[in-house]
Amino acid sequence: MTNIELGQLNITLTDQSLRKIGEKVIAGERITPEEGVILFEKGSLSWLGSLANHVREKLHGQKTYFNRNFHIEPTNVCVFSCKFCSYSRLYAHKEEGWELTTEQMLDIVRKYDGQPVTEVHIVGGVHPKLTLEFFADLLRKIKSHRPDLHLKGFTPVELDYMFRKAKVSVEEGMKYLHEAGLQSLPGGGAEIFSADIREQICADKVDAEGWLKIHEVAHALGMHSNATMLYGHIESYHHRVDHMERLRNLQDKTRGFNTFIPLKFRNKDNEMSHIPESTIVEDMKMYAVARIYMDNFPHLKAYWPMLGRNSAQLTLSFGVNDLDGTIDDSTKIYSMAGSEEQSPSMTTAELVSLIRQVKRQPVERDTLYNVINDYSDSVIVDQQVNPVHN
Ligand code: V47
Ligand code: SF4
Repeated sequence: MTNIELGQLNITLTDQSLRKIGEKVIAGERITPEEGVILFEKGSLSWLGSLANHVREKLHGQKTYFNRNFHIEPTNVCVFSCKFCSYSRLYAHKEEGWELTTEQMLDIVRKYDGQPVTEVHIVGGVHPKLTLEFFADLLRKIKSHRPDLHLKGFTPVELDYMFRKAKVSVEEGMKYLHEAGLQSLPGGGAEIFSADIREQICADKVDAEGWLKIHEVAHALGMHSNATMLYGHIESYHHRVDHMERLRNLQDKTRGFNTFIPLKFRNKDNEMSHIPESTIVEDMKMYAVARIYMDNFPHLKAYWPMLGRNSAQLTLSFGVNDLDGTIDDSTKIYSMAGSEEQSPSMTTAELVSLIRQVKRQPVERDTLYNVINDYSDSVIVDQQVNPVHN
């Protein structure tokens, strides 16, 4: 029996391989892919949680970030047919879907005039009529209406399609959108990088190399981005570790990723509905291993509209230091996939109180993690949060 010190904690371990991993993590050393798989296979939930929490508190102390953002989903019509997707309507049935005009999207932006939102997240299906030029024009118009709004948008799935249709290289296309106002890329479209799994769940969209290349080019332009992983369906622990390894390697090269976001597969109304959803124990393990493995990713995010509020709160003890945003529009991708959050919206006061209930320190950030408001000393009056620091 061996004891290792985990900060204040003294954990008893019988397994030598886990002991070695624990010692490496405490010493700030990188763990190998084989060790990543061992964590999933042998680590107890409490031990993984302690180790992940050690890493989290070393990086961020008690700070737990959120931002004030809103989403624009230009269309749910999509030429692709990912089996896990409950959201898209195939292009062949486009009359069942929606498609917003530029004016309708600008109306959404105008709705937030005078409100302290810092970011708009633009993401949707891949509609063949919505071209590179269409989106560049939209970005320019949003920027000219509200220059302070950070424009985060488009997954490599959308970008790869736009660039190929416009017959431009990734470098040319990314530069063009960046010059039109695009500042960051969200993390979507990554799913599981392994070609075996992609073949079974999302065979026709951009592959791992294409996804990684687009983020690499964005980073070279000085843009930042996030990365997701869709877990809890047909993948093995090896596939999850391979996915995280590829992201960790790219991050070593570019340092352009801000946040890693594990996304729990939800099984309502899609072609993978027969697959049971992961348990809460499996979810917390996923977050903990991600925090331990992704040693060069500054932030780990739990997307609460997908996980539900209670599970999102729990993740804050398993490595997570970011709860995304105070979304208050009708973000549909998760409610349509069976998330508990049927109309995801949360006020700042609610989000602050959710974080405080688990004794963490709520901090409002912008997209690049600059602090907007630190709510550690604030008071909540009638659900209004009055920040002490501005
Ligand atoms: O790539 C689709 C996932 C992603 C399901 O970067 C599903 O800040 C679970 O990437 N069950 C898009 N997940 C959303 C996304 C995202 C969300 C929030 C913040 C950020 C960010 C990025 O949604 C897709 C796919 O992996 N998804 N269907 C489903 N049934
Ligand atoms: Fe289209 Fe994205 Fe749904 Fe795949 S996940 S079908 S690319 S909207």
